[in-house]
Amino acid sequence: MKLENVTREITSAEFHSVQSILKESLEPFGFESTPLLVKWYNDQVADKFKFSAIDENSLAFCVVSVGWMFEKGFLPFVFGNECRNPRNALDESIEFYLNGASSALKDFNAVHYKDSDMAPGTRRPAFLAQPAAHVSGTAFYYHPSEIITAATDEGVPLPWGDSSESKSGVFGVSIHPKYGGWFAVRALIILRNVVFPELPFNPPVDIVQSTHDKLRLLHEFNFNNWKNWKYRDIIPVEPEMKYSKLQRKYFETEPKLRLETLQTEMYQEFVKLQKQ
Ligand code: B12
Repeated sequence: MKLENVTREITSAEFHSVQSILKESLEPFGFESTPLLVKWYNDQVADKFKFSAIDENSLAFCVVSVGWMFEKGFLPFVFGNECRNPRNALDESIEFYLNGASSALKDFNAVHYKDSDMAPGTRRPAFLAQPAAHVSGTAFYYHPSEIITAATDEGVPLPWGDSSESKSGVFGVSIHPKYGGWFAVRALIILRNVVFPELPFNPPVDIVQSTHDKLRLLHEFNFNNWKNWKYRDIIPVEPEMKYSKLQRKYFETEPKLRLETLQTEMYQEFVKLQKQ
């Protein structure tokens, strides 16, 4: 029997050492990781998105990027000669840092899936980022179905009207209690064959409390041009936690032109940060 097929329960001490490894390999570059059990995720998603072939008590981590990932992780990656395809720079940089984390955890048989990865042979996301963030306690997932039901029960009108056509185009959004909407879910790391059933469940903080504000959030995210960044400020967020002007400019630019048009400005920022 191959070693990687043997499921093993880790001790609390090993769990803490896994957490420290992730902290060291991801945090300096602007990523944060939070633990979850695969069964918590599986319980929330449709069958086609479940990880069914592994033990349900397998330990996993939801990885998010925060505002300063752009300056601490992305710019050093781009200007450190690591980038092969400038049009795919962000994805490549995330893969680069995740590879670092997964190889630091090779003794635990770690595998990672990025938010942009597809399940092999399908056009489906390899994992659903928002439910993963929700069950790990990272960020509350405001799903339209519950909010629309609550609004109907409370007699609160939908800001986007109530035609069935507009209902089906309303997507849910996750909000972090500290970063608001100023973060992105980047990956799910699974330690295959490593189980940790005693992991305590840490529920996400329902920080956007009233039905009125939840509807406002869905409205900003879905119908009010997400590029105006307003949905991200649904709760007050410290200015230094938000994306910098340069990062916003980067995301507002068409993906294939981002590096071409912003390279000089990005390089100047990179050099400035190196000197600090
Ligand atoms: C496909 C996709 C899109 C598509 C379609 C949108 C969609 N949501 O389907 C398009 C291209 C339109 C899109 C656009 C954008 N997207 Co997009 N997108 C995705 C992607 C890759 C998959 C989403 C998906 O298919 N979800 C399936 C949904 C529709 O199913 P569901 O309703 O959630 O229901 C399932 C479960 O959630 C569960 N469920 C049902 N109810 C509930 C309730 C709870 C509480 C829970 C836990 C589970 C649960 O049951 C269902 C069946 O399995 C994710 C990344 C990822 N890998 O997940 C990013 C993602 C959702 N997008 C994101 C963003 C930011 C955007 C954009 C703003 C652009 C951008 N990248 O900056 C725009 C804005 C959206 C808009 N206004 O149109 C972010 C959202 C971040 C956040 N804070 O929530 C994500 C998570 C990517 C990321 N890196 O963080 N996106």
